[in-house]
Amino acid sequence: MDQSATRLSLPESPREFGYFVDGEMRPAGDRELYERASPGHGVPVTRIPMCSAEDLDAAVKAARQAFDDRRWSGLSGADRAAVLLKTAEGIRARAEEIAYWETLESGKPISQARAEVGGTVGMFEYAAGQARSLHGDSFNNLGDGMMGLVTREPIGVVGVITPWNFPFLILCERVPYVLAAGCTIVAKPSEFTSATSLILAEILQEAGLPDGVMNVVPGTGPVVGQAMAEHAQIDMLSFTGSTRTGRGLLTAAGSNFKKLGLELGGKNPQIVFADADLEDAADGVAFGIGFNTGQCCVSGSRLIVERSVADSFAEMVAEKFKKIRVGDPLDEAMQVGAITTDAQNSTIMGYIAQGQADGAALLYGGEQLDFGRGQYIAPTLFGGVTSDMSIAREEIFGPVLTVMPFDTVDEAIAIANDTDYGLAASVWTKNIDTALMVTRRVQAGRFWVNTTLAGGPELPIGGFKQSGWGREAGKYGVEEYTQIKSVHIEIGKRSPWIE
Ligand code: TXE
Repeated sequence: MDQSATRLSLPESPREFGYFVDGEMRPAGDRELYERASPGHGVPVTRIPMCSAEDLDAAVKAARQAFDDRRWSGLSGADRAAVLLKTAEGIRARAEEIAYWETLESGKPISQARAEVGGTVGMFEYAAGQARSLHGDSFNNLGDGMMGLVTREPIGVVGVITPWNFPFLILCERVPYVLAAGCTIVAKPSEFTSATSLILAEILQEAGLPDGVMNVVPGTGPVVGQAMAEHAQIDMLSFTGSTRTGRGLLTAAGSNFKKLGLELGGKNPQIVFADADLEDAADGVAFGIGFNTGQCCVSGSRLIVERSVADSFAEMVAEKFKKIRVGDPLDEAMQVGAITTDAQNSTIMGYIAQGQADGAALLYGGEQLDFGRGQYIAPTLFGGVTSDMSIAREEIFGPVLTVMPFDTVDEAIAIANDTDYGLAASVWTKNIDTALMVTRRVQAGRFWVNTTLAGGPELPIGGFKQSGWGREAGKYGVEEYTQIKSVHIEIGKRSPWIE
């Protein structure tokens, strides 16, 4: 196949963006512009204003006003659903544009970016249904003189802080659900990948979302992110990023006891039993760590495999690694693109060096791939790993897989749980008893049996242990952005306190 025919071109000059507050895209003005270079090509692709704490304050004021005057929360679920459905149409119409800028800023392959953007359409459609079906509870068993209601009310102004690994997808795993609940939003994308968040704000506006309900304030974590965490007029903060930054937010959010939703790091096990379909398992394991260059909070980065097949299975995985098509993200044939940030590239290479220094055996990869420009790392496999090594314990957030053997089901579960994290896990086996036992006992918010990285709008996401608090997506994701009110209603004549 002539692959040049399916390679998109780079933009002739960087695209300039503003910031989005109170229903309008405001020009960057004299704000500092961050010039983002495509990690796959090393050339500038976007210019994004780095907003100040004052800009954030203006956005929070707009969101506060929009929430307090009930222009959104006061609408019926049906009216909110109509806007969400129109947004889904708007995303469909601009899908190619969103995927293109996502690829340029993040380094992910265009085919993957298209699939992610396509998936977000369903999130808005699903959340539209949730807007209509969101409801509380009633108690008709309190005696003839009393009735009880439990109502759900939107929590208020929600801050959404997102990372650079899935800029559009992660935003859309939150925004439609927050809107379905009736809340208003101030979003801060990662400074490296702001373009598609700003495009989403435009689409929402065109879909009829009232002014002030969605605001996007690009900027750095220490300036805009920190100000969001501390802001007394933000009622809830949904943060996706590193466990270290998430820990810092616990203190900052104390200013007004804002509710925190946290989706943090992971060190996710892939447990493979000898009775599994090993061909499927090897493909799944390679996908689980290769996808998005392992820069996923749910990447399956620890392979825990039954000893009788450990060596042969590691070879099967290495064979799969060899065949992964890594390269130019604008080439439609590529499955894996560039490492998103310079800092992340150094972090991953640092862990690879540390693994070797600690005595682990490099079975495959381990090197930077040279395509003349951009930053790429080969899928990497380590054997001879012990549980005390940093490559076995810390989130690398790159295409680096460690292999550890086990002998019994109990031992597999113990190794899987030997981590501070608890975001996701997979088990590969054809034995239903083994599958269920492992599913029940491994501590993880998301679990996959004979598959990995499956997802969609129906099922919630979030972590156990130090992987976070709360859940996003599904009906649970909408409920997270509500608070509950208990209502007692007296029926008939009151039995008097004063005779
Ligand atoms: O994350 P940060 P970084 C992990 C991964 C990676 C490491 C570092 O291991 O190597 O984190 O990545 C904003 N107050 N994950 O440094 O800093 C920041 O601007 C408020 C896991 O990029 O956590 C960005 O918008 N916000 C992960 C967001 O937080 C602050 C996804 C995430 O950045 C802030 C990404 C502050 N003080 C990285 N400082 C996952 N679980 O998916 C920064 N931010």
